Amino acid sequence: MNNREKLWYLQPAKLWVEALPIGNGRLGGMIFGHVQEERIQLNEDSIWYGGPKDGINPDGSRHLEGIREMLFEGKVEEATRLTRMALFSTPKYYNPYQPLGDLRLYFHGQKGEVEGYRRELDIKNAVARTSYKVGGVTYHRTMYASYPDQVIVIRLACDQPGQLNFSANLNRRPYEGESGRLSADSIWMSGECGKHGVEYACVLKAKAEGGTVSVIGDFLSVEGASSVTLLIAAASTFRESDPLAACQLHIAAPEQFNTEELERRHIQNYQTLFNRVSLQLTEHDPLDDLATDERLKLLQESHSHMDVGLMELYFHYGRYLLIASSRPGCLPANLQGIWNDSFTPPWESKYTININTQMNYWPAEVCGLSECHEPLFDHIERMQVSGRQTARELYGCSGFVAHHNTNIWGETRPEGLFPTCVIWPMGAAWLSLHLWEQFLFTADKDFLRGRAYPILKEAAAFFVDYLVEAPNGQLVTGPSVSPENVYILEDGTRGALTMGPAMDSQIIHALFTACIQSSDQLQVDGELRNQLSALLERLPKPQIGRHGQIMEWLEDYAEEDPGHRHISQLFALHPGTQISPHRTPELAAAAAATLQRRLANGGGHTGWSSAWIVNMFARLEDGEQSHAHLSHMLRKSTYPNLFDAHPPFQIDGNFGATAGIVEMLLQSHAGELSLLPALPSAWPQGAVSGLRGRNGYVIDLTWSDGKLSEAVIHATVSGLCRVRTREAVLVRCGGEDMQMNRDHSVIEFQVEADCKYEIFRK
Ligand code: FUC
Repeated sequence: MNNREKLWYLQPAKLWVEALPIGNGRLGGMIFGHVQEERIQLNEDSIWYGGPKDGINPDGSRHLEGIREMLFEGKVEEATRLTRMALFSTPKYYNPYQPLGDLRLYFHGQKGEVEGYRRELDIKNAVARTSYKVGGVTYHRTMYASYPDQVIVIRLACDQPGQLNFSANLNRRPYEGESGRLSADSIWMSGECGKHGVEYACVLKAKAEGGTVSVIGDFLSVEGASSVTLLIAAASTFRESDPLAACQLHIAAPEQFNTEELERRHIQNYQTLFNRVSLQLTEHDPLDDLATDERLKLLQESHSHMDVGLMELYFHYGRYLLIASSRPGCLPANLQGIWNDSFTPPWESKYTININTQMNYWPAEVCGLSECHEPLFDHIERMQVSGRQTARELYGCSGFVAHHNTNIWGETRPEGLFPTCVIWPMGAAWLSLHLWEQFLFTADKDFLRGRAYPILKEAAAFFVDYLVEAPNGQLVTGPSVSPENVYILEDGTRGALTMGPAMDSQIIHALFTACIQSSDQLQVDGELRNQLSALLERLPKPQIGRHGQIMEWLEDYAEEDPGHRHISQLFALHPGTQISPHRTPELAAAAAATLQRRLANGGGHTGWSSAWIVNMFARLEDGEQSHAHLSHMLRKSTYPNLFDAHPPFQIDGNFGATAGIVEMLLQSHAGELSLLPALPSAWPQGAVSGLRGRNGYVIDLTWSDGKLSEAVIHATVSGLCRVRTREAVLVRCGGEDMQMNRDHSVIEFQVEADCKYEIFRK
């Protein structure tokens, strides 16, 4: 295994952003790797403070029309004042996602100088290890979070008999509940998360070879053991009526497996997902011999130095993090995935759905991780219940709607206190497009019929009722915002609230198009199809403004912050598909001007914003810029454990950049497979396999001297395949060269399901 599938360090973590994350989607651990006193900070995905709330403003519906009129008349300040009182929810904020607690291991008898210390996260196997030698004894710790067995496993061993002595305790400072002895070899803690909040439980059990295990107080005590397996289970009333009983079941189930079997079950399960894709961007690189933090530091301290190997590691890590934080049956990955050590985390560590949660899932389909997308779909279904109520009570509309945040309960009311973000009725629409994307990638019509289309249709139903006619006859959203920017009117008035911001029209365009195409594919709802097609025509289209940019609002207003981190008006470029260099070259040029203007004014300053920029430049086929922003992320927005820095830690950048790397190598959104569309000169040679393209394709690519050498296209659906390449190529199937149609740089040929097509540079 090369060092690009490991994060490794020569000292324990001092800070949380140096600790190493493990997770099985539901249970998370941050491993510090201390020798004497180890800390493993624990999370369970459903431990959120407080219970579900209603909170729709009772005065909203009667003021809605008035607010719209004020905005059409340019009375922005008046509209904003009234909106704050009448539409913002009561109460204002969702409660936070919180830690489960800490496992502390207090080792004794390990006196003297520590030699050969190393800790690592092996992302090929999803196993963390710590090893060191002290007093002539070598100690090993192996830790992982098992999805098949739903426990965190910590295996402690030493190379001489009977040298393991420690005590272990679970706690949740400063919001403790109760704790104590559960049996001769296990302890527990439990508590509750506020009024109407979940109750949780956590159990720790020790199984030792040699030596003794006992319980003293609420500590496990292990003396004179040669090796020990610790199992951690946790649960809450979000899923279980009796969380402690659920923990006991989870702890008991692995009894039937020995240590090796338990680990093998975990690794096999993980690798089914992880091994679907491989990527190599460089051959052996001397930097591979540097510990991860030193390698990162070298990059961060120099201006000219590049580290392609680190990008490769970052890509694999992104896939690792998605598998570790989003598995079927779990809650979706929140702003921090599942890893959070704070009771008052930044932005409550919730789901911000005006970009962040969506970005978390950008790598899911392209990296062959459709299963990891499922928790998001479950959550959208959870949101439908609240979303229908919000649509009805706040807007008097059918369908379902969500605003810029949601929480564990799938709530949808306008949340927060800032006029720049709160009233934005596009959250459900954008999220619903994720189901459409899964259909596009898998071509699974049963999924489209049974799951995706009903959600898309209900998200669209909201806008059928909600859209209003602007004075120019167009159909627009509003009151809404262009997340989270502020415009300036000619008289100097500043506002965020507006009618018909560009992003809204673009999202609705994508949503209606998805519904129209779904109903066509499924041969249902002909009338609705016609209705949506007619509405689609009346939506504002992307417009070019005075700086040559894509306009962010219906009017070409000046922006308060031209370098704003959100680049919402380019949704149509990415993840949307309305703008593309080949189909709409003028708009693509305006999109490039928009990015340049943002960047010239200090844009891309948060991790996730840089990650979005990587993707957008890839869509513009500008590999040099994509690469520059990827480098920028590693330099400016990456912690020693390679977590993305907003700052502070926010996981969306990890996922957005992972997707961006794919977007540089393969695109499939424009009805064609585009091979190496944005290959930077810094990656002259490389190989990737297992990438997914829309319409069920699986693609392997190799390149050298900056040019495609060979591609293998595995078709899972029969039909016409269109492939865009920069170089002239020939296509071979079953050893025979194929006849194909060529149109400039696109070739076209028929494919059959389950056949493989090889493409060679001529
Ligand atoms: C949006 C962004 C912030 C941050 C927050 C969680 O409000 O504008 O930068 O990512 O979500």
